[in-house]
Amino acid sequence: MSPAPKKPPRPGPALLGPKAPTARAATDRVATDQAVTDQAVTDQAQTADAPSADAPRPSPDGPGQYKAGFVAIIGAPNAGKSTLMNRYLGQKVAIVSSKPQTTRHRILGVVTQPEAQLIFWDTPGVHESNKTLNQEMVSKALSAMADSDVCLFLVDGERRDQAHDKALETVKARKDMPLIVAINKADLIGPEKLTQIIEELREQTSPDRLLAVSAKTGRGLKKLKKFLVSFLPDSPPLYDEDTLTDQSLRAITAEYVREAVFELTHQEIPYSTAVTVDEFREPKAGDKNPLYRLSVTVHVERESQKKVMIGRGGQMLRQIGQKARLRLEAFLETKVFLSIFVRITDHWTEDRRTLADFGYLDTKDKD
Ligand SMILES: Nc1nc2c(ncn2[C@@H]2O[C@H](COP(=O)(O)OP(=O)(O)OP(=O)(O)O)[C@@H](O)[C@H]2O)c(=O)[nH]1
Ligand SMILES: [Mg+2]
Repeated sequence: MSPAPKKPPRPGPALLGPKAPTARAATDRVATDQAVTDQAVTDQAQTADAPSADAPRPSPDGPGQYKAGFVAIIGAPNAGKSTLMNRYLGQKVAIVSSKPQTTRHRILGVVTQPEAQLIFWDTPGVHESNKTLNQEMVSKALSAMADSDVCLFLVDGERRDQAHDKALETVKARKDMPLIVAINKADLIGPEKLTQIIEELREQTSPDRLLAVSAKTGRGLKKLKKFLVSFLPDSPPLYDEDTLTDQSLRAITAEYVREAVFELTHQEIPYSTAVTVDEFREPKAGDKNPLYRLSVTVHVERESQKKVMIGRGGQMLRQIGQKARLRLEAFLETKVFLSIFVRITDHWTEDRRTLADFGYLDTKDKD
């Protein structure tokens, strides 16, 4: 899974797919992904305030007519970055959990509108850690910021801890880039506290724009999008209008399983878990009862973790499998048969070669 270049040209067929004209987008995508396995998932971006399927196509008639560019969503772990991007995309492309450090990659999400194309980078939360995996995660957030036109600093209005301070430091150190600060989880915060946080952040960051939002309820999100568009450069669209993300269905499968692990296991276990896909078999064209046959391995670091992951009589693994399968079926709009194996892969969070094998490092870093 290689990160997209800073300003990719309008991508070629690898990122393209047939336009998905209806809500049956996911099943239409099957054909797309068969043709370009391990390439991008494409879809019509569908959000509450996104253009409808018959909205006018973007008309990139030269400078001043259309805006397109990259927005890095930066913040502490658990601030709501993935929730926000998913909401704008209208699809769960990035997994979400109530535990911090859920996102491990930079994930591209493309929202195409008649007047602008916003290309979001959802990023891992900025935090301090001496673990190799975590350092790689933070460096992905930094590289996404360096590759973007606008920095969106998403603040957890409910909780500002050490990681928040680190994220604050990071966005303040950005170079030549507009800064928009959005205080998230406004649905949980009373007006007085919100005013206080707003004043504090205005003082600390001197932002180009600042507002309160809720990625969960949608509050402030139209306004935030308008702010973001106003800071994008004049440019024709950089991705085909049907492109939704750079994540493959394979990658999304692994992530959905990891999401279930994050939800159902505790303490160090989610942080010692990686998921790889062993088999990804799509339904054949014309199948009467289309079915995805998927097989994944859940890697843990120790025998004790393996025991918990499997659970008494295999109960935990069954729950994980069921949660992930139901969500995958909803995403793919097709039945899924999912097998999960658990394996001990010693110290994978520290071993650079294994991290690279799992896709957490660029391959050039492998040795
Ligand atoms: N009440 C409320 N909860 C929210 C809001 N936005 C996100 N959440 C919750 O906050 C938790 C973290 O959300 P994520 O989207 O995973 O946060 P993240 O910033 O991507 O986290 P990392 O990937 O760990 O960096 C989840 O339980 C979300 O449901 C919001 O606006 N209001
Ligand atoms: Mg996230």
